[in-house]
Amino acid sequence: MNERTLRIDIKKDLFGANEDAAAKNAVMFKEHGITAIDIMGSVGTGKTQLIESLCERLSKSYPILMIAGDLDTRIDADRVGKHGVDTVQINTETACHLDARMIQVALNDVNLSKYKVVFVENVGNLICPAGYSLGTSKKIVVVSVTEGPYMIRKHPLTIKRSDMVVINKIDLAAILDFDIDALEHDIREVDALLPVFRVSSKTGEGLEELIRGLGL
Ligand SMILES: Nc1nc2c(ncn2[C@@H]2O[C@H](COP(=O)(O)OP(=O)(O)OP(=O)(O)O)[C@@H](O)[C@H]2O)c(=O)[nH]1
Ligand SMILES: [Mg+2]
Repeated sequence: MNERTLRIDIKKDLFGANEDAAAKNAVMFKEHGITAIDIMGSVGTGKTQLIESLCERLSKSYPILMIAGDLDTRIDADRVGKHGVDTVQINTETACHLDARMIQVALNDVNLSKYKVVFVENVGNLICPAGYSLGTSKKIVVVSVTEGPYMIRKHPLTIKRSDMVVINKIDLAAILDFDIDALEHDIREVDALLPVFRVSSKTGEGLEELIRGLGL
């Protein structure tokens, strides 16, 4: 009798397959000379507003594609599309994050040679998106002063897996009596060297520095 027992490490298989797809995406973006940026962050932290404000400032210099990840609707893609930018919406239905394979499928019918910048808005939450590489050049996380003071300490893994933190809505800090220095201190406790930018996607404050930080 031939008896075999297989132990399948679902996590390893799942993440391994995603890493393979992400590596292919990275090659594809590189071959086209594209800077691709995965933008993570909680619901309502200002990811779409940030992309809109960046597109306003960058779309004359760079042809931009935006990939919007959301459970349902194409509200965010339409908001960004109003700035004359091409968009692809991915509706994940039940999935709380994008993965590299979804990006491949989204780009199936896209002529990537038309673009120099790809902004990916990930599904809004501060947990799942950090676990999945998409093959982008950078993975950045947007936090904001409206999320309360503890979001960094409660989500250190997302910070560890990010290449940059954007603290958004600084225009509201005074009115909310929010201590941005304390928030930045929490970020430094997780990663002392991580680039941190303070911006208001609404007023535009800090966006030029952020654009330089993104290498654009
Ligand atoms: N005052 C102020 N409001 C902002 C700023 N950035 C975003 N907002 C507002 O915050 C709300 C949420 O912004 P969105 O850009 O939709 O947030 P999001 O992260 O894309 O949200 P989801 O896609 O639902 O996860 C909107 O009403 C924005 O106008 C900012 O810098 N300052
Ligand atoms: Mg959004």
